[in-house]
Amino acid sequence: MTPLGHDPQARSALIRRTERACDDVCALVGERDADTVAAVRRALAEPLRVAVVGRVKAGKSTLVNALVGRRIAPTAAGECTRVVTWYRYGAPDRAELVLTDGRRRTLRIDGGLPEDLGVPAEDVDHLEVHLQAGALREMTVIDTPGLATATTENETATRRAIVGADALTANSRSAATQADAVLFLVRDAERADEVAFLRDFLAASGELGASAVNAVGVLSHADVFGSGPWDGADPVDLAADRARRLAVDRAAEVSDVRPVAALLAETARTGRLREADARTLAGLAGVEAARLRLWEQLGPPDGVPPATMTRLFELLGPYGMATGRSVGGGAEPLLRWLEDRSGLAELEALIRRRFLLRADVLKADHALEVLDRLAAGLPVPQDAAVRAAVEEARLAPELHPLREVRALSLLTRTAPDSPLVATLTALTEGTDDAARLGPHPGGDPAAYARRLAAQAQARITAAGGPAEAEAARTAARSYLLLARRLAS
Ligand SMILES: Nc1nc2c(ncn2[C@@H]2O[C@H](COP(=O)(O)OP(=O)(O)OP(=O)(O)O)[C@@H](O)[C@H]2O)c(=O)[nH]1
Ligand SMILES: [Mg+2]
Repeated sequence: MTPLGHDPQARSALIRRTERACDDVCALVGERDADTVAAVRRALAEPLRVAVVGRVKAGKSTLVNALVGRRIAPTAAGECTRVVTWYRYGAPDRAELVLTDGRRRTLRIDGGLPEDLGVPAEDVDHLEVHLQAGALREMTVIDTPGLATATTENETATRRAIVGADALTANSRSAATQADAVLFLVRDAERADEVAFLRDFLAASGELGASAVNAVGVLSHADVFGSGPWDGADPVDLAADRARRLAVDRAAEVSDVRPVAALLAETARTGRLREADARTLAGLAGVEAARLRLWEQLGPPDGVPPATMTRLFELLGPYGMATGRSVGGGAEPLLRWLEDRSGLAELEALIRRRFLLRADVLKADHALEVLDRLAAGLPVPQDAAVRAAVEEARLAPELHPLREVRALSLLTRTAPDSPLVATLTALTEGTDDAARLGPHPGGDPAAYARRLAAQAQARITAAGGPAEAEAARTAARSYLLLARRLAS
């Protein structure tokens, strides 16, 4: 059976068709715009760009460290990340500051990035860090300064990186630096400005952006959720409940919400926890909770130096101290416990399903959106010629997966109970044609695909609304294309 979607050949057909659209457009525009198009084309061959955004101290850099598996990004209790930082796969490990005037400056990585960059943040466009970290082979991670920060230029920098310098106006030359997808961190109750920011991002990030296809929500600081770790219900469990409700409430903006305790994930994944830490922690199992919680006022428990208490709290946070001390058995089970409670593996699985398996679709859609936006800034009749080239690409069978993903997202937003949600989910998430087709009664799979196409076709007229009609129309075409491939 011919694999599709995630098969390298089918994958490159989508990318190749999009590259062709870039070439078509390049031939139609002047030199300056040609540079933008060239950057867009280059990005198609690179890993998916995933930006981590959210308010100051939401835990963005801590999450980046956990995802990358290195304690590279500085994290702090005060406002910390000053410049947009790209983490790319590459050897040797190195960091380069890209200044707003285009100059580049090498930075030393000593264990981690320095907190002081040596130049004012406003002179920095972004920082590029190359690391040999497995996760970066598949995605470039972009850490951003917090939103609604004390310093407004940080917020401007974040918006520039995520939505493009003039994202909400036409013709964004710097749009080539945009992210393809976003992890949106929220602490506790979301705030109006966070939602507004997310909408900006979605509005600016293409037709896909009208939906939740390229955004996943993270309810951060799950370990200190609710009334905290010292009494009452387990905060991580409470955060999981809240995340489920947020996912339903915010279905229009994000495709799902996961609770994550990034601090626990960072400690579990970056090799900072030593056997001695686990031993000391286990030794605290019998200490009264109040004594641990108020150790700074009451003094550390007997025999434990203050520096050790500080270190343990830094590594584990209050939840790791209060609950992790009962785990016992040394560093290994403690690390497993931290990993499990952090929720990072579930977030990674979601990133894989929603972003990485669809990486080409997200990249292609993003590229076409940048080309469309470029067209909007061109004079007549050049603009129409560019638009026509883009439209021609969108209608090509190779780019049909874009339409599937968009139809699915529109449907989940407007008619989440429609049976077509399952149909389109299988079509967009299936790793090969067999999975896309679903279980079938045997016999000729191509004939079965044609039957499903006819059924979907019949649904168009019976649809409960425009989203369902578009979903049925899209599925019908998906099955026809599938039948054609299976027959050949
Ligand atoms: N308890 C707990 N603390 C966390 C968690 N994630 C981050 N922190 C702590 O929160 C503080 C802020 O974390 P950062 O990762 O620097 O947050 P940020 O969003 O990058 O902050 P800015 O760069 O300033 O916008 C640090 O002291 C982290 O150790 C978490 O899941 N649980
Ligand atoms: Mg940060």
